[in-house]
Order: sequence, then structure tokens, then C-alpha cells
Amino acid sequence: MEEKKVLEELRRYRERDLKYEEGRILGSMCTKPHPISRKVLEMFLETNLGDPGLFPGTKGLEEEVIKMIGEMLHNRNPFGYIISGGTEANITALRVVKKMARERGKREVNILIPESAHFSFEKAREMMDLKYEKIPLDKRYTMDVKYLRDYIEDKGKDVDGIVAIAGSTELGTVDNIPEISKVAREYNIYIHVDGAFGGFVIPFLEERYRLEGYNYNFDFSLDNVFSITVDPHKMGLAPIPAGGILFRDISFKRYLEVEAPYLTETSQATLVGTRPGFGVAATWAIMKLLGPEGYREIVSQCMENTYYLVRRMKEYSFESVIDPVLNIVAIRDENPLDTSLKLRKMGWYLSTCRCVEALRVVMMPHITREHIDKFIEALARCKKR
Ligand code: EBR
Repeated sequence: MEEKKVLEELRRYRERDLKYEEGRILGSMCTKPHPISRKVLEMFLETNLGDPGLFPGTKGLEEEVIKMIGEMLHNRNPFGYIISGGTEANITALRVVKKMARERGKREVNILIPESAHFSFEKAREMMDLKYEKIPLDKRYTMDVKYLRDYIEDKGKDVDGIVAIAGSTELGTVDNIPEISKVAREYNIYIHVDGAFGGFVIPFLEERYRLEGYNYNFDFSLDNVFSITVDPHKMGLAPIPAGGILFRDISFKRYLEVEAPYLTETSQATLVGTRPGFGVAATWAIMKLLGPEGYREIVSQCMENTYYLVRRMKEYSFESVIDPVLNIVAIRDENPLDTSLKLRKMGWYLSTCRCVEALRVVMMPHITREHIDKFIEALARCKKR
């Protein structure tokens, strides 16, 4: 095919995709990447962090990004990688938990995990043959810490790790990690925090939470939080793929390393071998351009839109399952699957919850008030209100 024809064909396929700026993508945790990403992609297109000795510049950027995210999470000496996404990050953390348990002579690896955990943990469980105890949620839809404590008091020695969530996929709830940390310290248990979504939101809402009297701390300042998933390609505005896994310090590296012949380095710690550098470079560029102030502004805007949606819902007697903690709204609905399918036919793409009968809307930066107004009218029409 001639290049012109190839590009024409590609354009035709691409036209079938939805566009974030049209405001119809309401269920995604990704958004239109920051515009600088295009330039970065061109510059870093061929870089491969699977062999960092060939790309020491790009590797240097990755180290700086990990340091910058570490600072956001109150850790000056983190160790980690910018990888394919939250799934790989969570799997990577549990690889460490498993190896540590094996070194203690454990055959079965027991992990406590809230009902609200993302399905990536199910993949990790299958792959690594982990044993999970699902911890129920309390009335705020966060991990029931009393249940957790009772369980550990009963079976403390058997527990190898706890997974806690900072920004649940369905409702955007944040587990009571300060309390979980106390229990974990007492029994010397590893905590992995999944902040894939919340990691680029919660640090920029500190002021608001302080005023409202909440303690949503989830980071390395808490004892026994040894790893955190934080995805730049969600609220960090980075292009896909840019997930993040951070460990408390370099001492965790050895649990991940496998011997690697043929490379410029003698070992490899990431799950994926050949991996792109442009997501890393773009994350570096966006973090430098926006700075904490830039992110604070974006997050505030998303939260304002979240509250605006809840206000507009009330006008039509739609109810929010919880007072939103992050920029996610769950709209009570007696038949969410059916409603979401009807809405899809009307051109609105949102998802449903599993833990409660509700529709789920994520107020990502590409959503404006005009989009919200149009959506709420469509929802009202759909539900005949
Ligand atoms: C939602 C990802 C999503 C993105 C959904 C776009 C729909 C879209 N979540 O259109 C948590 C708390 C998550 C999560 C993904 C993952 C996995 C881990 N933890 O591998 O980057 O909400 O998809 O992240 P991933």
C-alpha cells in the first residue's frame, strides 16, 4: 500500500474511536494526555527501558520520575519503575510479598485484601497461587478495620501481606490506612497500597481534607507501607502506558531481580522486559510543567465538577451512594446494567458498580460542566424523570 492510502485507512479506523473531548466517556480513569506528550513521543519513540544501559538518558528520567512521585508520597529514597499500568504494578508488589514469605519458609502465601480491590489482584492471585482472605467493607465502603484486626489477632502469624486501597475503582473510597498501619506494625505485616487512581489525586486535596477533618493519609509516612501503586496514566495526565510502582527503598529490589544475560545489565527486576521509554519521559515532562500547583488546580476542577454533578442529580432525585471522596460519583439505580446499556445507545459511556446497585461516573479532566448538564438531561430522559 502507498503511505497515503495507509494513513487514510488508519484515519478511517481511528474515526470509529470515541474522543475524550466530546465528553461522552464517563467511565474511564484515563483522559486526554497533556499536549506535550506528542512532542515527547516523537523524541523518545524508539527508547527501550528493557535494556537501560543503551538508554542511560531515558533511565535517568525514570529515576527522576520515581524520585518526584516519591516526594509526593513523603519518601526521599524510593525505588521503583514506570511500567505498563496499575495491573503490572500490583502484580510486581505481590511478587515481593510472595518472595519475602518464601524466604521466611512459608509455603502458602496469605494476603488480606478488601472486597473493593481491583480485578488486577485476581490475576496476581491466579498467577502466583496466592491465598486471599477477602475483608468485607464497612458502611463507608472501606475495608472493615475491626474485622481485619480480629482476623489478624486470630491468625497473625499466617498473614504475609495486606492490600489497602487509596481510591477504589468503583467508588473512589480510601481505606483507613493509618489504622491499618497500626495493626500491621504490631504484627510486622507488609502493606501494599493500591493508589493507582488516588495517588495523583489525594496528595493534592490535603488542604480540603484537613479542613473537613479527614485523615486520608496512605503513603510512606505510615509504618509498614512498603509499596504503592500510583499511575501517571490516570490522573497524572500521562499518555498510556505509564503505571507506577514505588517501594520504600532499594532493599526491595533483590526480591524482583532475575539474572539477565544478553543485556547491558546483569539482572532485570521488571515483569515486562522490553518496555517503552516515552511514557516515562512524558510523565517527567508533565510533572515538571505542571508542578504540584498545576495538579492541584486540575484536581480541584475535577472535584468542583464532581460536586456539581451531585447537585444536578438532586434536582432530578438521583441519589449519590456516598458523599464523593475523590472525583467519582456512584448514582443509585435499581437496574444499573440495563440503564447503562440504554445510555450507551444514547451515546453515553459509563460503567456500573459491583458492590452496590449503582452507575459509576468518573469526573476526569476532560469532562466539563456543559457535558455534565447534557448527561444529566440524558439520564433524566432515560429514567423518565
Ligand atoms: C480502571 C482503569 C480504566 C481505564 C477503566 C480506562 C476504564 C477505562 N482502573 O476506560 C486500581 C485502583 C484501578 C485500576 C484500573 C488498576 C489497573 C489498578 N488499581 O492496569 O492501568 O482502578 O488498567 O490499572 P491498569
